[in-house]
Amino acid sequence: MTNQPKRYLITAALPYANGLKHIGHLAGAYLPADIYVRYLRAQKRDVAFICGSDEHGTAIPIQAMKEGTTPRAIIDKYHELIRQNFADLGISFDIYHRTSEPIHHETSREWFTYLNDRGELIVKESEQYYDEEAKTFLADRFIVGTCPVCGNPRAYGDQCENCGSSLSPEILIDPHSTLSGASPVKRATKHWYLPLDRHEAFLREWILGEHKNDWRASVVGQCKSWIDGGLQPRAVTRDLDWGVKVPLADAEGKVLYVWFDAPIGYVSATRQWGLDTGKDWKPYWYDKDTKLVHFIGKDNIVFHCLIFPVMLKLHGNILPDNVPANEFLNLEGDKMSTSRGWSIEMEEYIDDFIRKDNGGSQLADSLRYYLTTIAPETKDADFTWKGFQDANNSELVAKLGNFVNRTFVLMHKLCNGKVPPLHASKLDDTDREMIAAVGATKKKVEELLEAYRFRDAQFEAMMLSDLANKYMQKKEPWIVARTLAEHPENQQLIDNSLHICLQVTANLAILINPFLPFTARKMMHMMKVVEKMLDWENAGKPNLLSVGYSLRAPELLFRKIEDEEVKKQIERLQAKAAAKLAADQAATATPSSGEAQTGNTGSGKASAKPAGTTAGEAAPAKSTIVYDDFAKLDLRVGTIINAEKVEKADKLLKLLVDLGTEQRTIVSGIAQHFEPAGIVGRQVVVVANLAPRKMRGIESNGMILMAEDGSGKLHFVNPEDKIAPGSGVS
Ligand code: B3M
Ligand code: ZN
Repeated sequence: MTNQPKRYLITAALPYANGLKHIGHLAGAYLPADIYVRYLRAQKRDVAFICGSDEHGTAIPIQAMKEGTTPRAIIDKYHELIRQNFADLGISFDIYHRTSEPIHHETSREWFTYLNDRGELIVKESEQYYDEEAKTFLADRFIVGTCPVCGNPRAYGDQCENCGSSLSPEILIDPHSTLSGASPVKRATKHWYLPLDRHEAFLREWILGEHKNDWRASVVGQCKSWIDGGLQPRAVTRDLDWGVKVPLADAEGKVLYVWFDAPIGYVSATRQWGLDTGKDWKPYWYDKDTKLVHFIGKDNIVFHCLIFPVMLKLHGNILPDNVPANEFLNLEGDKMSTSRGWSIEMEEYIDDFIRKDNGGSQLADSLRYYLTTIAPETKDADFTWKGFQDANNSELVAKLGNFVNRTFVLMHKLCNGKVPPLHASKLDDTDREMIAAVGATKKKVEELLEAYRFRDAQFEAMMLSDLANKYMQKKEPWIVARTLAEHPENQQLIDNSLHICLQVTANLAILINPFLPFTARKMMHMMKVVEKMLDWENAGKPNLLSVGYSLRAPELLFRKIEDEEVKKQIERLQAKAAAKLAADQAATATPSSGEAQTGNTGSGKASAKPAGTTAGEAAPAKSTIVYDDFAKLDLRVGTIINAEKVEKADKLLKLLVDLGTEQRTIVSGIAQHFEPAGIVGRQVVVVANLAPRKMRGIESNGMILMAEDGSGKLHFVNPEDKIAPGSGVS
């Protein structure tokens, strides 16, 4: 699309509402989309910015099992958390919808029926894994096994989270059911497929022809390899009871595959937005004069560039004009992963830097800024806490913040707190160059934003503050002020330089607004101007602030990030990853039980959650048991009489526990919480009838009960007063 479209429809991938989302997600889709949308709005273009929770797929019921609750409770909890996280970071969706809403189910069923009635879907019977104990087919994540690519023993039926490979249940080694632990058997079942192979010519022409040059090379490249690899029919239904029911009589127990209904979520959200605002939503999806752009991470390319476009074409909708997919964001040199604990959740950042930092929305901008300076637009990027600190301190604080602050301080000191007049006869080349730089910057930023080059666009906007600092340094109005007694006419030079610095400040507010919206608003407050001033058409103008207008006192735009804070974050990250690893190791040591009984500490359930994100939250409730279940446990008080580290296992301690009538060896995963010497003599509660188990070659005979607090720290559970070892607990 070369001419300016009539309207824009901007989508950002719908996050699964199965857990918190990290800053890699933010950098991948939501932040670039928000920058683009804020720019379009400033250009007064007609735009709808659509997002929401993806609440279907096996990931949701699986998370519910892990947290011991219902799928409904999971989506309600995470939808709200994620929605709020985005709002706190200034991501300005026009709607943040949910795929569990009736309007979405209705829209998705309409699409399925439309395609099916026109013969665009095919039905095939195939053999799929079935769990005879749980009496159900096992979709995607309900099957785990060993990844044939990297050997990860906990790969899912659709994907390995360790190496990122796309898998299918058939190629997993030693597959088993996450429901019962049983080895599944093959059974015949019927499913509906979208025959992508029928649309190869269309996809080839559209992507490799029409969009060869205006889409990112990495996106075109990935599409090409899929197309060249031979397109296959893709199943659009699943045997599952969580999702949008297939609207056919002979499809009992089947739902639409999550990747069929999720992109339709963009459409249903737009419908809802139309209802909420009274706008006609239809042209956004049907009128050729709409520019549709999908912002996503690279793992979603095939769905947004091949499968959904085929659905759009068949359903009579417009196609995306661009899909500027980002590469991945690493963290301190390693792949970001919530499941490995190597991640910074948006929630964690907000909690530490925004909520606890008194109205610290400036630190939302600090994160936005750094993530954009390292935006993974053409290759994977690396987030480091040191890099974050440097970007904040030596760019935001030292350049932009410093320039604006000096301008305001000097204007109050040397120009009575008012915008000074401009004396045309006294302008020199330095002044004229500074004024010209504003217009030139606007043009560059605009071109880069239109081309989805957000990193370079922000760089150019920030360059203007760099130039402005140099300009002020050259003009030195504070030095000129010393000559006033002898040369009162020099006030005109002071006026000129501060007049120009103030107009540059107003322009900077417009130019940084898409990237740093909180800062732009803070600057507006200081300049006492209204939101309208931020209209893009005002950028480049040298007279945004009227002569004689009195401005507020300066406020600091940014605060420094101290070394201590960086150190704390790195330590917390390492501790979180270590806790996850310990929980995982313990969980793999008991492969037959799907639940998180982790080794011999009894603390695994709680530490399997991302520590720190759930501080202060109680461990999830488990289902009700009868008294007989409880009575099976032989709980006894014991006294630790010896404790030593287990070689080559930094989590484990080998304990000798006195149970009155006998002494037991118990291996316990508490080494990171207690020094061996410090716990000798402590009383503990022991599960005395737990089947013996070997850990690191040592036979462990029992388990010690531990309580875990919100920060992941372990505490012994013991009687209030010392009592005889061997006493029963009931
Ligand atoms: N929920 C996958 C993801 O979050 C998926 C995106 C849907 S976009 C329609 O990566
Ligand atoms: Zn793998």
